[in-house]
Amino acid sequence: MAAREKAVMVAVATEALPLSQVHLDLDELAALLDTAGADVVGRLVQKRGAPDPATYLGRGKVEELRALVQDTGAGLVAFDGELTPAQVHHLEEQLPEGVKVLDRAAVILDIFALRARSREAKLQVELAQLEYLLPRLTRRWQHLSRQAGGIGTRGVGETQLEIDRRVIRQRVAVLKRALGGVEKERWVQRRRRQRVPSVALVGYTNAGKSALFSRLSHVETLVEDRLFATLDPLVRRARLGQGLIATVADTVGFIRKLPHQLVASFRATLLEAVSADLLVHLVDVSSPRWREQLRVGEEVLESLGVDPAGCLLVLNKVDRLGGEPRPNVPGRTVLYTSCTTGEGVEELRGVLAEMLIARGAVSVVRLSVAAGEQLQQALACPDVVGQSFSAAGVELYLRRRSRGQ
Ligand SMILES: Nc1nc2c(ncn2[C@@H]2O[C@H](COP(=O)(O)OP(=O)(O)OP(=O)(O)O)[C@@H](O)[C@H]2O)c(=O)[nH]1
Ligand SMILES: [Mg+2]
Repeated sequence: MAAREKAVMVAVATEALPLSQVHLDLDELAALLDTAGADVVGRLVQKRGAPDPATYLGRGKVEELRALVQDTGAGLVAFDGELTPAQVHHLEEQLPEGVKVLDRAAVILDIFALRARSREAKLQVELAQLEYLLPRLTRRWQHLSRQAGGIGTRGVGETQLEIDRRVIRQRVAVLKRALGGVEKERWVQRRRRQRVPSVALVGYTNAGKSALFSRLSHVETLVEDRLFATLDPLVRRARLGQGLIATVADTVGFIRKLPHQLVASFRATLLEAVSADLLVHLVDVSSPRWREQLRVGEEVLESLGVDPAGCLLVLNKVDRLGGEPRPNVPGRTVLYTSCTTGEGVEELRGVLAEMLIARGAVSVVRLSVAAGEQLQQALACPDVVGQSFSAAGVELYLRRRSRGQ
């Protein structure tokens, strides 16, 4: 395994972004850096009206950063905002030789690159990285050629720039085509699965989606106290309340300020996930920022054309609340779960089944108990995905016939 890098984190506090908020943001950046393989050895925050257009920090602060980098031996400086290519360039010039300057988006892209396992996830991440690089490459080169100045250098720089851009654009086109093929394959698979009711788990990274997925489907998946443990959506069958069988999908987590290139290239994956009959929006209620994480999740859902109000809201990790009262979300029905103790999971199975039935995700057939032998035959039918018995008779839940099949 590669040696861990040392990182210094930097942020600017403004009137709109108070110091207390900045430190919570930096805690999250620290978790991201930890996941990416770096140990945080220092943090530096400057209060100013707005980031400096040339160097993000003011001149004196850049000096302080340089000293901090030297004292700690850090090889990388991570800014919690978005850096322009020019800012990266100026900062790199003013910091000790070889020190990397990254912004939050670059750190997230790096983690996605580390985590990608399937062919599809790898293609999606590479596409996002190239799209992130393309404008930076352009402006950086323009900047360099302007600095070198004048006749002779300009032509060379531009030629190299054109070549680089063309190579990247060609690769982007290849990736988009390859991803198109993967999407088609998935579409075919989805059509095959479609007749079983489907549930997808969505929510902020680290909310506990994979933990809940394992609980529901009784399989071990990668559950980790790491950000973005899951990149590829996993789909498994699970038994819900009333014996109803459904597919459950575990998905990639959301995060504040997710680089838009990533959202764009993971769009197909996310769209597939959110086309489920029912979405469970899972939130880590033990996080001091859970309300913000809930909001970020709802924003991402809206950007995918989903009405967040139609999702089942589940507040997870209630075991961590201790004696604190369980919070409400105004205007919403919420369920409380703990994937550690299992609390609330059975109730969730029941609610999921009720909601799927209410939404028409299965066809319902009612038989009187007297049906006897017929009932035996009916239960053996492969289209039956669940049943519920009562004094009045039995309800059978059948796979819904999808259009065109
Ligand atoms: N105390 C407690 N910890 C939990 C609970 N559910 C999950 N965790 C822990 O929270 C961490 C994150 O869980 P995951 O299931 O990997 O979270 P995720 O939402 O899949 O995260 P990404 O894949 O990164 O989006 C792990 O360390 C879990 O063990 C819970 O109910 N209580
Ligand atoms: Mg996960």
